[in-house]
Amino acid sequence: HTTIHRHDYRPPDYTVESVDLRFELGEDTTLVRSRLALRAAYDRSGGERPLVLDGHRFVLRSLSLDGTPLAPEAFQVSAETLVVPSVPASFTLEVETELRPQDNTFLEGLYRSNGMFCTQCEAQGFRSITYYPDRPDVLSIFTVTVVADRERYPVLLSNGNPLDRGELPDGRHFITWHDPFRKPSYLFALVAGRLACIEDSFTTCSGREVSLRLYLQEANRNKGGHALRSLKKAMRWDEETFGREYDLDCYMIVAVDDFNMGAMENKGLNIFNSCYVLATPETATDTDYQAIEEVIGHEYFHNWSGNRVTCRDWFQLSLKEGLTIFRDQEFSADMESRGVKRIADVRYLRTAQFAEDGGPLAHPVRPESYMEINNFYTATVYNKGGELIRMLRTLLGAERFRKGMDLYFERHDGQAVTIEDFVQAMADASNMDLGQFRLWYSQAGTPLMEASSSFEAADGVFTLTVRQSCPPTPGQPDKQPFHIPLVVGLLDRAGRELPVTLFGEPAPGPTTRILEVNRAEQTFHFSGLDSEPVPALLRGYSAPVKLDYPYRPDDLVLLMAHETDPFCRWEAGQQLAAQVILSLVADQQAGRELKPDQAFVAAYRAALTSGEPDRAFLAEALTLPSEKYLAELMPVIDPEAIHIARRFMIHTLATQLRSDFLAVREACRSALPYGVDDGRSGERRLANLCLAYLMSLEEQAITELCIQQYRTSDNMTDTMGALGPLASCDCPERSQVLEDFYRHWQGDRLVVDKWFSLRALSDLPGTLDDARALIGHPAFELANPNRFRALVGAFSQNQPHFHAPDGAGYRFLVDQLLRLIPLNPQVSARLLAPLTTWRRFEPGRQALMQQELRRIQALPQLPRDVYEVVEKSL
Ligand code: B3K
Ligand code: ZN
Repeated sequence: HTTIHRHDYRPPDYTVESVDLRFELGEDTTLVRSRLALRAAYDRSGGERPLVLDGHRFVLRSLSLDGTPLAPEAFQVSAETLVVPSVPASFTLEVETELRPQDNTFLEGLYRSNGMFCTQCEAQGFRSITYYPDRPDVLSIFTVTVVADRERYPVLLSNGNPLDRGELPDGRHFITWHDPFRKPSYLFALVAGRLACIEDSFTTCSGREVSLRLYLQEANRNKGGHALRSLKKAMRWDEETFGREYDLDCYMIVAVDDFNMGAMENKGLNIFNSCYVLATPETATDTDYQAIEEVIGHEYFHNWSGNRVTCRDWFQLSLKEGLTIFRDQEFSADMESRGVKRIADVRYLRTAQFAEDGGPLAHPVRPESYMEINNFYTATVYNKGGELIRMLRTLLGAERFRKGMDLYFERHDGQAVTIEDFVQAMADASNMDLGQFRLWYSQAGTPLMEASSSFEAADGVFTLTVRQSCPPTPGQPDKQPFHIPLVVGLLDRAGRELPVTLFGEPAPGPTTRILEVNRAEQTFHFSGLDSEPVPALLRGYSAPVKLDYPYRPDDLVLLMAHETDPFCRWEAGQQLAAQVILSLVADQQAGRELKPDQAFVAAYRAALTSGEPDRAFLAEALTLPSEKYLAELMPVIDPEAIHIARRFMIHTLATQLRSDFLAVREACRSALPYGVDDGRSGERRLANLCLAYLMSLEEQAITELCIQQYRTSDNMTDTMGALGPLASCDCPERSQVLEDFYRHWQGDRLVVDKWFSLRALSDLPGTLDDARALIGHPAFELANPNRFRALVGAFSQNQPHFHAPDGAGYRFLVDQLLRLIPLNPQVSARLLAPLTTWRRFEPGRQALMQQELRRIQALPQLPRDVYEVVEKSL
């Protein structure tokens, strides 16, 4: 397996002026005829260059150039390419290939899912359909004819607009689609099947009417409404926020059950994992509804940030993904509660992305090399990439940032460009020097900011000193200082916001301000202060860093109660909780008895009974830091001790605040029937959180309350709110209820996925045995990524069970991966991630985790995806 380096980029020798594809879809074989109009893009006076096209996993049936079949000696076929050594400056190449989509378990290229044909071409799936320069900087005009049996496949779709349709002999029919926008092959899509369609329409800001069509299985016809409504919201939002209008006459979304990731932004024809489309109140939780809105938005926003302006090469992936993540985060923030959304995004970044940065696969937002590009669709490229865009907006200010976006789209519409092009547009629009900022794209690792302060009472000056450093990552031992926007505020002891006046500036300054940190160490002086303030640091989580400031517990309590920025207010509570839990972890490790921390219980009670009107925020604030985040904070992770300490905290709070939890839960419950947009999702979340705490008491009366909620619930949010705690409850009712749930929902794939996950995530001692048994359950499907993730993926997130000291959890994961690798290398490689962090554990677990990685390494003919992850992590 070879490594591809960013510095080896060369523009393509041949470009494709236009491409005509004809698919004859069959039950046994599928024929693809491709006609490419090719043109040399280099200066031929310096000598002729061969035509090299990518292609594999199909049978080549015929090949002709300008209408004449190519003689066998006029071309060479290797495992991955077709080479024609001598070609004219401009010519037509016709290629016929034969595929078997029904055998394609990789779910990449053209494959079958549930009786329908569909495609997934990003990043390099198109090359398993036909020979092509399968790289994002070759843009072409596609015309696609799909031929299939009329009965079985009444719906035939591809990108763009329908051009022609008709009947053919033998019960077949065809449709021809034409996409007027130049696009790279990774945005090509095709769908054929017996599908229901729900329709709507959207009138763009310039008055054009766009037809919106959502295709799904007939049985799911009633489950697409939310996705369609979300699409319309996203279209309006992008017009209002970024001035971006949709450009084709129709926008199509297709839901498929077998899908490697979440969804795909193919031009005019998005293909979605059905879990990000289908929802009814009975089958989807509030969180599912939000996730659908977000992913629908994400793929829609790609139409500009990704499709109209695309990537020059795959090293630039964050150009579209980081930018689009930022756009979908802002969309969701505008649709929901901004503070709560920010907190959720930070939570994800600090677990998933920080873990990447701290492990053997750490890479910069713009990687320098890869073996398999599919391994780089990571939290670093996506979510840290999104944070970089957010920092740019903070540094430039909203107005100049928008000017930069406009300039970027105007300059590069229709082009395949680089991250450098994007940053340059931002620099040009703002007249700012972003030279140092660019390091965020090239240096990996999570920067550490260590802050300290002092107060000079005599002259009323508060001094903040900030030191930044960044730990070494693979291939990058030393780092230069980053350009970091540090947004700060100051509070007095009564919790009032103070003006933030930099020494020497006229008073009073604003109550929040952006400090630009760009050296290894820097000092800021704030004047005009009567007494020592409490600093609110990194408001809005203004940079993806670890911040270390020696807050005293009472500072944190003050921030929890009074800080104006939701992130900082929440973070204060998280820090306090983390301090307490980590000291319990130390007690547990030293064999000392665990004792409740009464000061923490008091602070928690104050929050619980505060009457905070944003119930979703309150639920966030009352949720203890996750086991994964606590693990991030430890030099050597002890999953067992973390689990025990955190459970002890939960039990302590439930015991001491039993009546408060009951009262808050009661106050949050409503007698009204559930409504998707009823504005009560925060209440439901808080009520279910209270129930989860109470269930830790293992009291019969509470268990009955929980079962009562399960029985009477009219929506999946409350059903799961009851089932989650029940799944971890060692009570006789548990198995009955889980059985009942399965029986009731066995016909609904997505709900059955939830059922598998519930069991795999249980706290109970027998969870691993249960997971093993579930592998043999008739509903378990190895080849369906959602199902595999629901059971095996969820289990690997179950910290105490996955990290069982005897290695049985690791062994279970690898046993299952050994079966999945030949079927689906891409999904397998992703699910390996939990094992790659072995260096973070004590020697015993390190050895066991490495041993399991070696079992995979020993497989003959390891696919590239898996090979890269295993080799880099061992
Ligand atoms: N661009 C796709 C991801 C493709 C992943 C290929 N392994 C979905 C998205 O980010 O919108
Ligand atoms: Zn994306």
